Amino acid sequence: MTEAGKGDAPVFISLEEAAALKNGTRITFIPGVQALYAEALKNICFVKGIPVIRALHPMMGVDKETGEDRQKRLFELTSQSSLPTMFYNEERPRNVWIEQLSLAEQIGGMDSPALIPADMAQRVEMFGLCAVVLGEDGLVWNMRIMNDGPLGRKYGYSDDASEAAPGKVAEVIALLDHRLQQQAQRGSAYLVGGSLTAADIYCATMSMCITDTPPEIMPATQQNQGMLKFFAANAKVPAIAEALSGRITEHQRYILTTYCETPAVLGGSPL
Ligand SMILES: N[C@@H](CCC(=O)N[C@@H](CS)C(=O)NCC(=O)O)C(=O)O
Repeated sequence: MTEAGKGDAPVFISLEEAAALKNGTRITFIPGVQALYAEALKNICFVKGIPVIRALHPMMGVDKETGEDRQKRLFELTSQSSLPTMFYNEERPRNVWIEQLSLAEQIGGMDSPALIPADMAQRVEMFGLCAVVLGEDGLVWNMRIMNDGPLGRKYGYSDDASEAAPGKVAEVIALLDHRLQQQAQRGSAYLVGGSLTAADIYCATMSMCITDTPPEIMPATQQNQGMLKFFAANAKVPAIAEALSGRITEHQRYILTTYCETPAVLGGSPL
């Protein structure tokens, strides 16, 4: 892989073009930014061997020239505004991770690993782990409301919720840590069963919001410097630091470097 993806800068088409295409998998991103739900879906598609056409996700806020909501068209197309949205052929757009994962599992390469276990008991474990990391009131949700800002406000920021958030993040971390410990005792490096599942990819990707991730995995860009610093600072929040074990970061690094594209290819302006 080239240094920080500099040699092969990814191409982004417009949202309008992505919506108009009748074939292929189109996913929205913000160039240069590792928005974690988009990053995780990109990693899922990479493991499933799905070629992805990148499209530009419109930013929150109002266009200074026209005064229009920048996400108006996105809302017309998808009835929501969160990142990423995923278009596949002429099917309805998918905006939530659980639907995006199911689609990726269906359209992935024949030889790609199954990321949703066939065994129903394991499936319960896999989706349960994903839900406490990606779902409402989960790890990422609470990480966002640790700070006041437009994104935090969208996810229910209040002084009380914000105060409780690090404890909830730590609870999920401790749960993942305990799980990894139990799995290691059974001889598995994975969160569920004896092989890779979506839970590994989601947890490894989303946990970057509470770790200082090296540039060999997550390169710095002009657009993501602040975010990298914010994520690294989260690792030092006392409740989180206490819960974070070497096992979480070891699992993160193992999964990302073994199965996903590293350094992550973000576009934007690499530093
Ligand atoms: N809809 C997504 C959530 C993705 C998400 O929370 N994205 C954030 C950025 S990481 C976002 O776009 N928030 C702004 C918004 O919802 O408009 C899911 O549940 O899978």
